[in-house]
Amino acid sequence: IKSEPIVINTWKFTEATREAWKTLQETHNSIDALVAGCSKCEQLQCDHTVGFGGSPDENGETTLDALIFDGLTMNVGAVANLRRIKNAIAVAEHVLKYTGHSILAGELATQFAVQMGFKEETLTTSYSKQLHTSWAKSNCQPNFWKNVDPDPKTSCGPYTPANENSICYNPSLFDSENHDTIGMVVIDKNNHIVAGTSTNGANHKIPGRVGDSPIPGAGAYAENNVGGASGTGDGDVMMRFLPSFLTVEEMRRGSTPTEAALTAIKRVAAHYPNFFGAVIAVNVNGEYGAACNGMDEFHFSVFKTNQSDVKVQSVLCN
Ligand code: SD4
Repeated sequence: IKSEPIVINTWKFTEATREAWKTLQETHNSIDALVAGCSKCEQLQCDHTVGFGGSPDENGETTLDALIFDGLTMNVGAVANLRRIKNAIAVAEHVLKYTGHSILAGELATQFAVQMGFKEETLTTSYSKQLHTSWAKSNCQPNFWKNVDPDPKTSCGPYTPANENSICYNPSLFDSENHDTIGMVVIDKNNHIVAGTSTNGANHKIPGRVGDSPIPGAGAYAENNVGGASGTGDGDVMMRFLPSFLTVEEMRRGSTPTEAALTAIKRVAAHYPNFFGAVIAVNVNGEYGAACNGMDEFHFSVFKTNQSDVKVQSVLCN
């Protein structure tokens, strides 16, 4: 099958879309294009939520999650909680191409990256340091803990399971100020569909936390004869519903991309009505759409044949 090439990604990350499209014109290879596009966002630190220098964890460290889902081979490469390596999507590509595994995590994913020739360097910047310092000063809000008691001496961590009532509680911190995984789907002229993600996760996450972005079917999913999808938002909640997988399955059953994405969003919202998140979807014919929840409007970026430049589009949310 010959397809109309397309690049679509979450949010107004237009530099990433352009870079992916440019690479697609040069190589006609959707994996190359997706890696180039997501790498661009990692370098630009898109909204400080992709790449180094954002979303410091409770210890102040930035760690990265990334995924490539190849819809031709149904092969996956992902890294979770990757430390001290900037180009997470390229490490995910190495997992895809040079291993029989799907996901490598944490310190040992870093060792793998170093072995593959990646440079080890700090992901901390003055911006992420300042985010962490002001958070630590602000009464030490335990953003992602629940039903725990603080240390009596510090009135914050280390936390222990509460004996009776929950003492520390904080609602999800995901909102439009703290979003922005790049999720991307690319189709090349040979109908090769690839989906992927790159993110630094969630501000003040508990060290060790892995989000939805590197999880196949959650952060992204693709299958060549159907289409591709990718999600962004409150990953702790969204991953429980594999929304990207569900979106592709709905397209397989005949839904349009918009209907399919909405079905996935509604599935999550049935259990978490206020969750913050969005899904983008493209089918094998190059039709695309998106759906969202917990914000007014969701923006995504599209580049396809006959467009002279990337276009930002939006959908009103569920
Ligand atoms: C995560 N889904 O780690 C990512 C973050 C994100 O909008 O996309 N926020 O949970």
